Amino acid sequence: MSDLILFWHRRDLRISDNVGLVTATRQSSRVVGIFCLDSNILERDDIAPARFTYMIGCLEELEQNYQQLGSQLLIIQGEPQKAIAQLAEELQAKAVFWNLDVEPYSKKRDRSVADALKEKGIATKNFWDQLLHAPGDVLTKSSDSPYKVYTPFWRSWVQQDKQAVTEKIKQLKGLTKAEIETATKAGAIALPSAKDLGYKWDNPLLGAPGETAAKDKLEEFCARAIYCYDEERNFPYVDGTSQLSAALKFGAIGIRTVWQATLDTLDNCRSEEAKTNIETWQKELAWREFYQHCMFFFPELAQGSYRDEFKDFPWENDATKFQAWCEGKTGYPIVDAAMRQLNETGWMHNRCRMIVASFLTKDLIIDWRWGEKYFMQKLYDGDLSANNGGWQWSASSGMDPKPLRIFNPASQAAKFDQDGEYIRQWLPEISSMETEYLVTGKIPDLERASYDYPQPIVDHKVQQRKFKALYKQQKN
Ligand code: FAD
Ligand code: FO1
Repeated sequence: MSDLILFWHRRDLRISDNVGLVTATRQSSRVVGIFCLDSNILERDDIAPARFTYMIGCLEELEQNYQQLGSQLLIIQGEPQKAIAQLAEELQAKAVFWNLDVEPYSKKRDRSVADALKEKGIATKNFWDQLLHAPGDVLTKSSDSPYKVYTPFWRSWVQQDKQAVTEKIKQLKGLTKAEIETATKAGAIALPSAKDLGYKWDNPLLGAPGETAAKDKLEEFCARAIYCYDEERNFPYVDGTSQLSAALKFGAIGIRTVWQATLDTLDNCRSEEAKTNIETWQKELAWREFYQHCMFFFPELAQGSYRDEFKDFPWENDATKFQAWCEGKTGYPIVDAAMRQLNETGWMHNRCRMIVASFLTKDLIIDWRWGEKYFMQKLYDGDLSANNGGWQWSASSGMDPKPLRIFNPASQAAKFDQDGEYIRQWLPEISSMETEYLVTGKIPDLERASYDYPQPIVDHKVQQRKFKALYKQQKN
């Protein structure tokens, strides 16, 4: 009987603090990693080049880390159920292990891979790794059902015991030369570049890919910004958040490592104020888990609006206005600055994600799913659960109990970019305008013309009234 276990990586692109991988190493000293460039995913039209480039970068480091431990990461491509079953059969692997995910596609894919392996007599084992608490572990006390509202979810989630960081893997045994040849015949290839696969991203990535860079980012954040996170996270011109979202999306860092860092930071801090700041950041980690639990239990969220009144909402869906929003040419400086940040860096500050999402849905009266898709086409941290959660929250179409939430771009800018610093950074062509014009968006016509800055494509007040009327009509 072979002692070889294949460990299939998907969004856990790291060696350390990896539940499934460490369990595989406890059961056999011969563990080899695999990653399948999945043709079903690569055919999609919502993969951001920045995100794909980040993912390939993580795989490059993962490959090196396997080599340093004495093993290999095999890259294959195609339909996972065919490619993985063929590779496992040819290598006579005794089992394939992997960590589970909450997305509808993931569940379906994993079932078909498990079936294909079972047919060949190869065992499979699965684990929950990407969450501190697996779906089903945080349920309402009254009816043992999943939470649909964040605050009670948080209260229950934070009280539960959390797993410790997994032990370090020191050494592995990999494939022999002959087995590597067999793997190549069975489809293993050299890791292609993102560009080779058609994803061109020439701008720098906001955070370097891979587990070393993710650990450094976490360390840096916990040494500095976490202590004033509660206040500073709201100002898009301040570097006040962790920027760990892509690392968390692709599992370049383990969630237990992240949680432990918050506990260590809490241990080190003396003031109650600092503790509140750290807890606010922990609450963001819980939002991430909340949306993943929601996606797991209510996969219909991925299809469209959760609330009935938004299921056949009469969106205006004006393609020209949508284009102006995408390009950052709406004539509303805070909205345009944010969209330029997204287009140029693949990331957008959370405050601005809320502003532009409210603007698209409530001011332009465009279906939130258009925005959701555009975000996935651009975000380097694009993640189905968090993105869908954020969009449904902003559109008021989701589980959130608050009936309507409409952001006024000018008031948001006045509160969170009072000196127009963020706007100036991302809209250099109007950076010499008076701050008041930038923040209020009330720019005299002559001024707009001389800076060649577009007229507002809609009137916020008019659109707000229109949206409320449409909503009322749907509710009745
Ligand atoms: P930090 O403020 O440092 O937060 C730490 C981590 O907590 C983040 O890295 C992220 O993993 C998680 N987190 C924080 N806020 C949220 C939240 N509201 N929902 C879920 N998780 C959260 N986040 C994504 O990771 N991917 C997305 O595709 C995504 N799309 C969004 C779309 C909209 C319309 C909105 C309003 C929010 C979206 N978010 C998304 C949530 C949030 O904006 C980002 O997680 C955050 O800006 C990432 O920056 P950070 O890593 O510095 O976050
Ligand atoms: N996972 C894979 O196993 N193979 C891929 O080729 C792949 C590409 C990819 C591109 C963008 C992105 O955001 C994620 C990607 N992932 C890929 C990870 C993916 O999130 C997980 O496989 C999920 O489990 C899918 O439901």
